Amino acid sequence: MLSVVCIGETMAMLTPTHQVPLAEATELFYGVGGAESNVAMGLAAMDIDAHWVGRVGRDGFGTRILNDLSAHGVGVTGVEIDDELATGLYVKVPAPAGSGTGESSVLYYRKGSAGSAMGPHMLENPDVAALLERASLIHLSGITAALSQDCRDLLAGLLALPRKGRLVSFDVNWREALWTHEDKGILRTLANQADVVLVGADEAIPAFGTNDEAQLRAMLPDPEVIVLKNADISAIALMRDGARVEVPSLSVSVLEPVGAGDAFAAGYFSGMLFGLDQRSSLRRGHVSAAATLTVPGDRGPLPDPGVLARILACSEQDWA
Ligand code: KDG
Repeated sequence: MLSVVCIGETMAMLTPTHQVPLAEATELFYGVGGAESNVAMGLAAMDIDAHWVGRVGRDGFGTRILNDLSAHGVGVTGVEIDDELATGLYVKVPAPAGSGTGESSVLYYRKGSAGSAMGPHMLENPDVAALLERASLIHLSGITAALSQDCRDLLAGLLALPRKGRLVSFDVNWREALWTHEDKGILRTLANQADVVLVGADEAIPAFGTNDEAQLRAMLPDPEVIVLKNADISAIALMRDGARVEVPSLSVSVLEPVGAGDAFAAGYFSGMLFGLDQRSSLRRGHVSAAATLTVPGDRGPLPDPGVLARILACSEQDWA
C-alpha cells in the first residue's frame, strides 16, 4: 500500500468566526492547522495511507490535534508528546471586509513550542523509523527549517536517508514571520537534496532570490522536479532533464487562500504516487487547491470521485 509520512509542526488554530478584526471578535473558530498535516489529511482523503509525525504538548490543544488528525484518517503513531512544552498556536486574522484580497494574515504563538523541539532524536524512535522505512514518500517543508537548529538538523537527517525507492518532497512554504534565522541559504541546501521541490513564484524571491525558471533550475540542479506555482495562472513542472510541463490553474472565486498550497501538494503527490504523468499530477493539484480556495478553512473537501474524474477529463481550455 502507498504510504506517506509528513513531518512538521501542527498547531491549534483560532480565527474570528465572522470576518471582523481580532480586537472586535466575540467568537473564535477553533481548529487545527499545520502545512504538513494538511498535506497528510489531503492524501488520506484520497485513500492514501498518510501519517503525520511531529510533536505536541501534553495539553488540550495537543489532544485535539491528535483526535482531529485521527478522525481524518491520518496515522499519529509517530507523534511525540512533550510533558513540559506547550502545543503551538496560530491565529488567522481575516483580511478586512471589503478589502477584496481574501488574504488573511497570521499571528504565531509557537516560539519554544513542543513542535519547535523536533530534532534528529525523533529518527531513533522505533515507530518513526518503521513508518519511514515503509514510506513511498516523505514530505517536508521549509517551515520546519525556520523553527530551530534541532529542526534543521532533523530535516538534514531525513534528506540524507538512503532512498531505497522512496521519494522525499520539500515544499518551500516561505513564512516571512518565522525567518529570523539569518542563514536563509539553508533553504537552498535543503531543497536541493529533495527529489521533488514545490515553490510558489512569490515565495521563490525571498527564499531563493529569484523565480526565474532557468535560474531556479541552475540553483537547484539535483531534484528530479521543481514545481513552480504561479497562483491563479499556472503550475509548471521543471524536470531535471530539461523538460517543462505547464498546466493552467482553475478559475475559481477565492474565499480564503490559506492551505491551498498544501491542498495542491496533496493532489499533485496523489497523481505522482498513482503513477500519473506530470500533466495529470499537476491537474490533480489544481483541483485539490481549488477545493480549498473556495472554503474558509485550511482544507476543502475534494469533489466526489465521479465529479473529480469529469473535471480531470475536460480540456484545459474548459477550466477557465
Ligand atoms: O499552509 C497552511 C499553513 O500555513 C497553516 O496551516 C499554518 O503550518 C502553518 C504555518 O506554519 O504557517
